[in-house]
Amino acid sequence: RHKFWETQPVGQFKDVGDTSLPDGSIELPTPLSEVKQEPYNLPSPYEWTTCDMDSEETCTEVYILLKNNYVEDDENLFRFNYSKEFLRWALRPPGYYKSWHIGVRAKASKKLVAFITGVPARIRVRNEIVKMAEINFLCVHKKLRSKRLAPVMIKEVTRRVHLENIWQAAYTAGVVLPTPITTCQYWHRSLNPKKLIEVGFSRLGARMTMSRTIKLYKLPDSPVTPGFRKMELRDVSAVTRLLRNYLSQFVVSPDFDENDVQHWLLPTEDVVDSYLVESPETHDITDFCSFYALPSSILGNQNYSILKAAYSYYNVSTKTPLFQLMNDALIVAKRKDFDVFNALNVMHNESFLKELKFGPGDGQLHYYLYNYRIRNALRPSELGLVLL
Ligand code: MYA
Ligand code: JJ1
Repeated sequence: RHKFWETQPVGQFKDVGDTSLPDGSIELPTPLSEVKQEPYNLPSPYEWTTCDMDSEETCTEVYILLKNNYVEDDENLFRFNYSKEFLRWALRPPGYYKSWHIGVRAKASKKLVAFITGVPARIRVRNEIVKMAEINFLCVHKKLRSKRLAPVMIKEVTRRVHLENIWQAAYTAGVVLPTPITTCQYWHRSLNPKKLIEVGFSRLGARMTMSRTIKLYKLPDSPVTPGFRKMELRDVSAVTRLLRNYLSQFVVSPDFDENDVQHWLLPTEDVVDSYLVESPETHDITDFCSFYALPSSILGNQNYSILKAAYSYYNVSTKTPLFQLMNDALIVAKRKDFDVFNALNVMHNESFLKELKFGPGDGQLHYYLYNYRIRNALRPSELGLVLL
């Protein structure tokens, strides 16, 4: 069934339910001298390239490849359109390796035709902190599909990760592979219902008119929580403490230090946005919410070409009820002209989704670990990790 994945150190379907296998690493690290020193062979028309995301020109090539060939919904109405600024942010976190930003070019034209990336992360699984690569942006040009290029790319990124003495990875996909640690549901909260309906992202509900629908999703003009404000550089240490404490309750989560928080959560215009609640009395930072901006191209609509989507990222409530905090997040996202606010049913998100008028989407997201077995699949609420 899975000619490639059957050969890899991942949980196999045949082992589901086998209680004799231990949690943790599936295979042991080998000495670095035993890691293959040369790149894997590509079919002869193609060559490897390391993509320098500092270069405006290379970043544009990557952007265009993904804009035209990356993930679509099941009806091919929308395609993710990660911005260049977003790609630079996602691919250059603290300690990143340029060698993990891997492209494939056609030798003849030098055109970029495929891509895969890794970035380093410390991921905590139960009590163990594991150095991992987060693998993302695997993409093969539409004209080169089903030629078994993806397995070669996955093996090559694996080799380059091993060369840095890292032996585990985390990744997500919309497809089922051997074997998910959990499967999450996408939920969507309409901010601009008229446009969403017009472009086929959502439908007018039964017994609903357009004007009733617009009224249903109306939001106040500004946040309601006293002390709610944008996160600033001076907040990094307080946010790190709040977030570390919160994430410690989940089975799998990132192990963020202050550098990570500064990179991943300090607001970057049109990329990631974070807000917090500072107690007007004590000036304590008690609550936090964040979302990232990931637009999608609308394929073949006369009137609109871009769907502006905000994606829930990390949220922590200790004083403000989570639903009120997220309601304020919806209000600021609406003010920033997002059309829809998306969230997965991870962490405590289930507690506010229905109440805040999110509806389940038609997409699922499967989470995976490479070379790390978790015998029993997790519930989405046990997962404290959001990948971009
Ligand atoms: S998920 C986003 C993936 N990208 C897209 O969906 C964009 C649109 N699609 C494409 O560009 C292509 O269809 C892709 C496959 C490139 C996805 N993850 O070359 P093929 C297996 C893993 O003939 P193509 C993301 O970025 C498939 O089961 N494997 O197929 C995270 C089959 O293997 P097997 C996948 O359609 C990526 C083989 O590939 C995926 O031309 C994490 C077929 O290859 C997928 N999303 O190209 C990667 N889709 O026969 C793993 C298909 O066994 C990282 N396949 O079933 C693992 C950790 C590595 C680091 C380890 C460090 C220690
Ligand atoms: O966005 C998604 N679905 C939308 C659009 C569906 C269009 C037809 N297929 C959706 N809309 C309904 C919204 C509605 C709003 C009012 C309340 C009720 C709900 O369901 C889906 C997620 O649901 N997205 C995708 O399918 C994109 C791919 C998802 C897998 C991503 C893999 C990423 C890999 C990253 O490494």
